[in-house]
Amino acid sequence: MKIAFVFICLVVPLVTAQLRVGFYNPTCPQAEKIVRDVVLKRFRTDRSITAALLRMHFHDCFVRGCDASILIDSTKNKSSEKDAGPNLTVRGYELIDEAKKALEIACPETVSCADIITIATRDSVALAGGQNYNVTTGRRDGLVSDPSLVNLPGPTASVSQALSFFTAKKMTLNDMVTLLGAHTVGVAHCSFFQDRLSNFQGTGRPDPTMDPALVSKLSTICGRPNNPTAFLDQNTSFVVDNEFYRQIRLNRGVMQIDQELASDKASAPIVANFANNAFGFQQSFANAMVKMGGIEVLVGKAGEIRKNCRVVNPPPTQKKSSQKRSRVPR
Ligand code: HEM
Ligand SMILES: *[C@@H]1O[C@H](CO)[C@@H](O)[C@H](O)[C@H]1NC(C)=O
Ligand SMILES: *[C@@H]1O[C@H](CO)[C@@H](O)[C@H](O)[C@H]1NC(C)=O
Ligand SMILES: *[C@@H]1O[C@H](CO)[C@@H](O)[C@H](O)[C@H]1NC(C)=O
Ligand SMILES: CC(=O)N[C@H]1CO[C@H](CO)[C@@H](O)[C@@H]1O
Repeated sequence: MKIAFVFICLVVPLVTAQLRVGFYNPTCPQAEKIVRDVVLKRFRTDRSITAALLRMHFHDCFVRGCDASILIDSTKNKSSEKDAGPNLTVRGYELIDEAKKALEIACPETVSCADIITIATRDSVALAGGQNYNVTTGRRDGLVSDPSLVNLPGPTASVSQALSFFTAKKMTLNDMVTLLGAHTVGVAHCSFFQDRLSNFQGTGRPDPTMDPALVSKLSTICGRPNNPTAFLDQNTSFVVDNEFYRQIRLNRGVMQIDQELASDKASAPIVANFANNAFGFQQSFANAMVKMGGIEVLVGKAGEIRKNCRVVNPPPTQKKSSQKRSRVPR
């Protein structure tokens, strides 16, 4: 009896402490619908939200795992991931806040911010023409957000350099090429590809691997003031589809890393396959997103469920009378 009791106490938490589809069904059955409604409302007026959420999810998962560390605001005393160079132009934070607010009313302190990012990204992908894949949930929110931990590949990385960032997260070349298909939506600022337009690697000429028609189009866009943006997929810029791969095979990749996917010996066959297999891409993309969503997650009793996605919860040991004041961001 005693042994059985100990056994259950030790084993049950281990068994339950993992991501699964429908994690909130017993505790907050309407959780996924609440998130979906917020995403749908936004998508109706702003289709660029798909790109924003995809990039947010990627940056979250690649820094300390998918733990919503990217959402923490920096304060006067403490800078957070948002202050790191590569945070750049991650956007969509207010959508996560809106979903969190609705969830705290429906099911207080139950749904993690990390899961909100995951669910919202899936919904925005589905709305933009991608698969409505099942996401696993049960992530917990991290307690740390440190700009010095942000280490992401840059747009001029080679395929093998970029790959080292992915293998460090147990992701394969196939996963990387698939996930870079996210560049089928969204934009890049001219500062990330301007060098390709006129003075590529100091040659005084444009990057020979860029279609001259695209060089001229992007030169016009980037000739305008204030570091403007250009679509990453020149054809179906708001649609989650395999068009990105077709475009880079036509030398119409905007960023260097994107274009290199089409020519690098290791990635080119994967690119060719996706370019010719729309359904295969959708299937692989959904699987790779679920895999990315599992990187170094906190589960079980690790971390916490943040009440406000921008702030780590105040310490629970504080007296009730001081609780209000302790909510001030640290
Ligand atoms: C080698 C890996 C990657 C590199 C070097 C890279 C680099 C970049 C850069 C430099 C931008 C432009 C940002 C800006 O100008 O604001 C960008 C945009 C974007 N990236 Fe990536 N990225 C990579 C992988 C990924 C992955 C894995 C995803 C998602 C699964 C992703 C999704 C996006 C999206 C959707 C945008 C457009 C954002 C928007 O419109 O706001 N990227 N990426
Ligand atoms: C998603 O999950 C639901 C419920 O668990 C299941 O009925 C459905 O077949 C799943 N869909 C896919 C595409 O796996
Ligand atoms: C744009 O995309 C559509 C749909 O994938 C395709 O049929 C068409 O050929 C593409 N056009 C160009 C110029 O690439
Ligand atoms: C910031 O640090 C100062 C000095 O260490 C402290 O007095 C103040 O309360 C801190 N502010 C916040 C918001 O934590
Ligand atoms: C959205 C956001 O917080 N962006 C920050 C990214 O980091 C720079 C500094 O490198 C800040 O100025 C931005 O506010």
